[in-house]
Formats: sequence, C-alpha cells, structure tokens
Amino acid sequence: MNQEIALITGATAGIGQETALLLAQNNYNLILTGRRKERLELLKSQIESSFGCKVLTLNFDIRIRKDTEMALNSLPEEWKAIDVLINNAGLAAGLAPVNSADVDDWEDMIDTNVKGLLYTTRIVSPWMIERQRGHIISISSIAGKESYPNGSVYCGTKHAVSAISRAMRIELMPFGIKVTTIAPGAVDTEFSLVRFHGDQEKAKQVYKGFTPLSGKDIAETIEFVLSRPSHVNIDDLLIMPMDQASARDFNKK
Ligand code: NDP
Ligand code: 8X3
Repeated sequence: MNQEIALITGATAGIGQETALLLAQNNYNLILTGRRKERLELLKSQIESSFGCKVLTLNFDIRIRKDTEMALNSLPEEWKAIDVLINNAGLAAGLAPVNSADVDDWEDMIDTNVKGLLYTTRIVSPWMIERQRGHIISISSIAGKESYPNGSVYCGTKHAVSAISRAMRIELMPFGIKVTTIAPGAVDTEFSLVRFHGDQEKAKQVYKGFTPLSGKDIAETIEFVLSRPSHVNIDDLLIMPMDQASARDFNKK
C-alpha cells in the first residue's frame, strides 16, 4: 500500500469518528476500532464509497488485554505498517467524590483510558520502530492539566495519558517517531451521555449556554499536527472553547 495508514481507537463516535472522516479525505488508509460493530461497518462503507481509501475495522473492547492483542496482532502484514496511531478511545464514568463514587466507574476509566492506551501502544510502537517512522497522538484533556472536584479518577487517567506520552516522546525520539498529546476542553460528543450513564437531560446541561468545541474541531487539530514538516513535533496542544478558560470557568449565557 502506498498510502499512509492511520489507526484510530474509538472511531464509532465523536472525535474518533470525525477524525476518521477527515483523514479519509486526506487520503489515509484507516484502521478503525471500537466495540459497536454496526457503527464501524457503517462508517467503513460511508468512507469507502466517498473517498479513495481502504478501511479495515477491528471490533474489540480495549479494556481486555488479550482481545486487544489478538485483534492488533491479527492484522495482515501490510496493515501493520501503521504511520499514525491515534489513541482516542476513552471515557469519563460518573461525576462523584472519592468517598462515594462507584468503584466500577473507576475501573472502567482506568482500564480504558490508561491500560487500553498502553496495550495498543505496546503493540504498535515496535512496528513503528522497525520502520523508523511513525506518529502517536494521544487524546488527553483539560482534565489532564487540572483536577476538578468529583472528577478525581477521570482527571487522574488524563494526567496519566500526559505523563506516559511525555516519557514516550523521549523514548521514541531516537527512532524518528513523533509523539503528541492533544488536550481539549469541552467537546460536544457522546462523552457526557456516557459520563452520566445515558441521562440525556444531564448531558445536555453540560453544553448549555455556550458554544463547545465539536469533534470536527479536534479532527482539524489532529490534521494540523499531522501535516507539520518532518522536523517539527507538536508535543502538547491545549485547545479550549472560546467561552471556557479552565476546567471550571465558563462564560455561560
Ligand atoms: P465519545 O463517547 O463520543 O466517543 C468515545 C469513543 O471511545 C467511542 O468510539 C467508543 O467506542 C470508544 N470507547 C470507549 N470505551 C471503549 C472500550 N472499552 N473499548 C473500545 N472503545 C471504547 O467521546 P469523545 O469523542 O468525546 O471522546 C474521545 C476521547 O476524547 C476520550 O479519550 C475522551 O476522554 C477525550 N476527551 C473528550 C472531551 C469531551 O469533552 N468530549 C474533552 C477532552 C478529552 P465504543 O463505545 O463503540 O466502544
Ligand atoms: C473532558 C473535558 O472538563 O469534562 O475531558 O474533563 S472535562
């Protein structure tokens, strides 16, 4: 294959889905992952019918190490030549203080946002090292820069994404592999619906009274990061809605 290959985890919704659509327009072949198989198949057929690129879907739960390893290792050899890994799959589960939060929610966030990212990167990075090229972009958050009440574990996982990426940047530099973290503020995706376990009303309130970022805004940021010349590495990029100046400061009307 002479087109570059991008692997996007969590491509069934939000930022991952918008990034898949934008990278398809930019001529990447895509490996798209997620648990919702029907959404992956729909996106694949939408992309392949609109753009001249190939799409391979992998349907697995990133929290489960052996499933993640099996899915990635089962890729045909030509698809292992991954140029871009976008560690995007992630979630917040619940919004509660440490003394009463649901421990299952904590496990879900740690297993997805931290361990899932590590399982994926552990498999893909040696393939990049072999080819002495690659770019790993991980989606952190404003929650990876600040901690806010009731978000201790989500904030902890996103701080971990930033800390892990910082070390990876140093480790992978000698092999010509770029490492970037992108840290968005509020993005209007399925994120809040997932955080509030399907409560539509609560999810809607999060984005009320101001204009949040969209998944497309983050996809365009990823495209910007990817399109820098080979001597430039964007290490870390914080992107906020105009009306959000910190995790907790909003200019809501
Ligand atoms: P969405 O809920 O819209 O999308 C999340 C994606 O992650 C889905 O494709 C989902 O796929 C996938 N995912 C979640 N859990 C798993 C799992 N166990 N196994 C495989 N895939 C999984 O949210 P966003 O697009 O907003 O979130 C994308 C990333 O951006 C996350 O890491 C989030 O923390 C981060 N972020 C989001 C912000 C926001 O305000 N929205 C702000 C800052 C960062 P499926 O359910 O099909 O498995
Ligand atoms: C998502 C943004 O502020 O809800 O990472 O943590 S926030």
